[in-house]
Amino acid sequence: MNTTNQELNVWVADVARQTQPAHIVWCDGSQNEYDNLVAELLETGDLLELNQQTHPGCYLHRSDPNDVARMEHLTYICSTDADDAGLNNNWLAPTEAHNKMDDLFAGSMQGRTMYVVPYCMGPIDSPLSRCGVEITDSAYVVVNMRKMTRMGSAALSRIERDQVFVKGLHSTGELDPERRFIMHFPEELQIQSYGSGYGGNALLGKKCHALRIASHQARQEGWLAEHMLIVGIESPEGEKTYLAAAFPSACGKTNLAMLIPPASYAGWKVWTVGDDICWLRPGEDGRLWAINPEAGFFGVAPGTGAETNPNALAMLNKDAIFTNVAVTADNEPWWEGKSDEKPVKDWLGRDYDPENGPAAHPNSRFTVSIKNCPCYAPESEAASGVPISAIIFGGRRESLVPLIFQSFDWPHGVLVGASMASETTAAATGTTGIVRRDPMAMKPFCGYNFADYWAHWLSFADQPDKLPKIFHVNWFRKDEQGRFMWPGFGENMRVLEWIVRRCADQLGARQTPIGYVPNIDDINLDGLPIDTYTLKRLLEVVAENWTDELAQIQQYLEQYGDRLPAALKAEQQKVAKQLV
Ligand code: GTP
Ligand code: SPV
Ligand code: MN
Repeated sequence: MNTTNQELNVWVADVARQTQPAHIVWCDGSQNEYDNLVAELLETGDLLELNQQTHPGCYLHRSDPNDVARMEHLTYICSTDADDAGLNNNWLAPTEAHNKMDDLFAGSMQGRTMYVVPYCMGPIDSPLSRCGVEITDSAYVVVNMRKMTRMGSAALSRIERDQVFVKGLHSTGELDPERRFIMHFPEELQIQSYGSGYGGNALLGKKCHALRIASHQARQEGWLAEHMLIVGIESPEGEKTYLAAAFPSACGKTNLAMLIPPASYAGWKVWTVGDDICWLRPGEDGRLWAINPEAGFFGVAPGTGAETNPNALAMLNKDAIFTNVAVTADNEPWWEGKSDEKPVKDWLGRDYDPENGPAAHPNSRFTVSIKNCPCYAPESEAASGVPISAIIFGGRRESLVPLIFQSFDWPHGVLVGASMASETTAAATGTTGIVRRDPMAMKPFCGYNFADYWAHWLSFADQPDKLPKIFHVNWFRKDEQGRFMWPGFGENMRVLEWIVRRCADQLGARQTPIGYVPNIDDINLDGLPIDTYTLKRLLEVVAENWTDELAQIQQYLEQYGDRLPAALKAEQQKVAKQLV
């Protein structure tokens, strides 16, 4: 017996009987344990040492070449009733899914070590936090979980107090895509993942628990589990406004979360609370309070450079694990967009040859503790969370969608979120660059029927004065030559300022059929090589094009049939009518 929680003891024993590991290790989360695991991983070659002079504590992991991203077609929600999973999910009946997984897990840990990893999503003492235990046969997963979550003894103590935890079972298996599934059993608070070592498929605290399982629990308990970054924007007067923003995978959350304002924004500062996941709960004051359930970043490497994200570069100089990046002659990690240096080895460990494509995999990633971040907000550890003033939706749209607009009110904001679309990226396998609907950036992550999810969002409309204002941004508009029209990154501060000032009722706006857009003089262009003509284009709303978009949105929403909330349909019709 290793814990006073009998349910956990019994489950660990059951899993051991099924998977037949050679050893069982209960992880305490200590530095010593971490160091020993790293030493083992170096020995097996699962981790490679990077330059320890310039990058102390930094290691490289090269994954199996066919295991480099989330695989949405192998990810399932196994609710009793297929309609509870909805069109937005793959579904299997729980018994069928369990049978399939039982076959895969039978004997799968023979000769291997089985790690029992207790973790807490969110500050250990926060009532908003939730715990889980991941059982895995991958030491790489354990060292990543230690950076990404509050892992070990403190989490186990909380589990012993709360008596509730999510059960996550993971085995690396043969890494054969034909024998790979990521199954979620929301009603049982269970996750089973087989055959992949990749982040979102294997670090079960992240997307599997903190979004798919948590979104299901959140609906039952009156809160929200969202694919959002959280930032505090400090004004020169010292006031902090907290924003949460949902952009699809690889669409700029990590970058916005640690933005450095441009030179003309003296006195402004951006503080990072979280970069990927946000749990929101109404407080007694009627506002929405947010925690970041994670404790680290699993961030996209390519595009992270001194110009675009100096804060990220600074935090990657020590104690970071890199997955599928390239290396330089000095044995430093390298990826496209990092520097002008040339790599010598690509992500597969081959001699670098541009003929073979990018040196770093387009979805190569870094894992690092959030405490490494130079602008980490200390209040992120607060049990209460932080109060959110604005929710921002956004995606990659090369045309149509303006740089920024604000919804009329909460229900309209829910429509704006529900009708989001974005060009697909390398964060999931499949074709990239195709526009698809990705409501609230949750298409791959909502653990239940989207129609019920939108109804749940709408149900928050009771306290309209206290609720966050809802905005939509698009950093990715392109001109006729295919170049980005907006410089993005630190310059996005100019748009954040508008949002902060709108939240403080300091600015008017121009009303359009799709929402409020800034008056042209209200976006500060100081020090930017952008003229008002380009800004006008970035803010224009062309009714004819939006009429088509609204028709597509209607078609999309109607797929959800009778379950679609009437109020959401009404919002869509209202906008469509305003356009004619
Ligand atoms: P996930 O971790 O997959 O959820 O991604 P994310 O939403 O955190 O995206 P991230 O910030 O890692 O950015 C993904 C890619 O978009 C990187 O290559 C960035 O360099 C690029 N990017 C981020 N912000 C901007 C921006 O404002 N403009 C442009 N053009 N590119 C951006
Ligand atoms: C994403 O794909 O949105 C990520 C990386 O943040 S993963 O952990 O793989 O989901
Ligand atoms: Mn993400």
